[in-house]
Amino acid sequence: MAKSYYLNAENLSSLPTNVAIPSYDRDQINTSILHVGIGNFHRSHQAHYIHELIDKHKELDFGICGVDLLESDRKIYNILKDQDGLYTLYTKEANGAHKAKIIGSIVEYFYGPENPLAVIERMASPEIKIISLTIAEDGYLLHEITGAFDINHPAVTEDIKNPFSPKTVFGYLTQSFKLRKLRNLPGCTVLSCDNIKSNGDTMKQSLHSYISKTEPELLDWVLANTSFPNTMVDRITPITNANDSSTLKQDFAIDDQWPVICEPFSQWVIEDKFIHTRPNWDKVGVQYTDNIAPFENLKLRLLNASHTILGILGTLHGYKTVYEAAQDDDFMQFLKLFMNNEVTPTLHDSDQESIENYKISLVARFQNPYINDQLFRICQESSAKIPVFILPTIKYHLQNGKNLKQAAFIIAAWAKYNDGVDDNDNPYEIIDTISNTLIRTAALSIQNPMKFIEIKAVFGDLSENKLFCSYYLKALELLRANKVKSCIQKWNLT
Ligand code: CS2
Repeated sequence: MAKSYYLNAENLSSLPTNVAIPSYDRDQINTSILHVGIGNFHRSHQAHYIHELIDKHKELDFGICGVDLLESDRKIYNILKDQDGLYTLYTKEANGAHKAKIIGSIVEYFYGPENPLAVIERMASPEIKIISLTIAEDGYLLHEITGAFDINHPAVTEDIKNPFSPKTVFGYLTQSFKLRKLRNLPGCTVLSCDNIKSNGDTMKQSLHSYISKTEPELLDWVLANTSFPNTMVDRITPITNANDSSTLKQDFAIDDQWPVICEPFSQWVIEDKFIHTRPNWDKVGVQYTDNIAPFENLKLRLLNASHTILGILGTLHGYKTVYEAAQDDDFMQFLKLFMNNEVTPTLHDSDQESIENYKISLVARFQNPYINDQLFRICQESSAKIPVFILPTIKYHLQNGKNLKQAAFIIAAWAKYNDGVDDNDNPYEIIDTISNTLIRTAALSIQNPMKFIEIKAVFGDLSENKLFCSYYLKALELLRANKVKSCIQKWNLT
């Protein structure tokens, strides 16, 4: 194998000319963003926007301090340390053009479990103007049934007992805001970048509940000195696999322990609601808006819901990637019926032309043959995703229309998915916070199909709706007796 270079600051200039390296001096960057959750998505999305701002516009004021809080994040923290915060963004276009770019915008990194006080101090420092987050759906600690912040969550109880070595982001933010108040420092913007409905408002409500319970005298300061813009974030970012690392070595001479793979498309829409001056990120394509809802609905109900559909149906059939499922005409026909008849009527805040263009671009994105986006990734935590991605469409039709046939089929298919075996009798793992409930209830639903949609934490009172149940029961009966592909064919025709 040809020579490759271990990725770090020293080796940057040795990389071949087909690799784009930072054109800026990283020592000159000022850190003003602290980001919690340095996973693949943050690295393909926000950290890339900031890199572009520094690289193309020589704006040195938005360096990122990366923070990980979970035990499971130790590996990425160690790698970032080893690689001086550098990593490769490996973008794969559908036409086969692949680009490797070294991203340099993460200039500091902290690991909460190792030194929580250092994280609290850094969060409280006045240079930090934005604390951004990708903590995933379950990081918001919402109660399964009420949907409000779960103040009795075991992680919250722990943080209340040990306020100076917190585990949750709420514990960290609270301590850092206490320090800011005590030291008479300015507040900051908390920027949620997760795929949940009204992510900023949700974060705000959760944090306020936590503070009201733990430090009530801090609440007024937080109300006056922080803001929580809602955002819509988008870039398909699969799990990195070993092949990607070896191709990078071979084609680009980069030895990167954890590169990030992504599609060329990227979108970031942010509500214009910043504590300090609004960052000029629009120079690199960020859109600012006063109304996030149309962007959010379009993305969650079309892109994310379609992902979930391809994930569940594809896994049952034995496909492994979104690309494979998106090559299957029956699956795509199913998806188009869902998008056109069921989701489109719910999107009354968007004009018809942008909806149609968005749907066309989505299909092209799913059909990019080089993005091996794993159905396994998509299906993880479906119990948190389905209520955000699919149930709003169902609820709309329960009130305003009757088009919920495809959506009801998906819920039935999800019941079958939780049997854990595909149509070729190959088992797969169900990764979900409530996997025990899902697996047990799916088994019970063989005798009593209603059992599955009686999981209130996911479906609320959906099981009481006759129209929905009639489609769901028919679909589940069909799915229990036949392979998924033939069920889809039949269902598409009825
Ligand atoms: C996916 C998202 O996790 C999922 O279910 O739909 O991660 C999706 O790839 C991103 O939201 C794309 O922006």
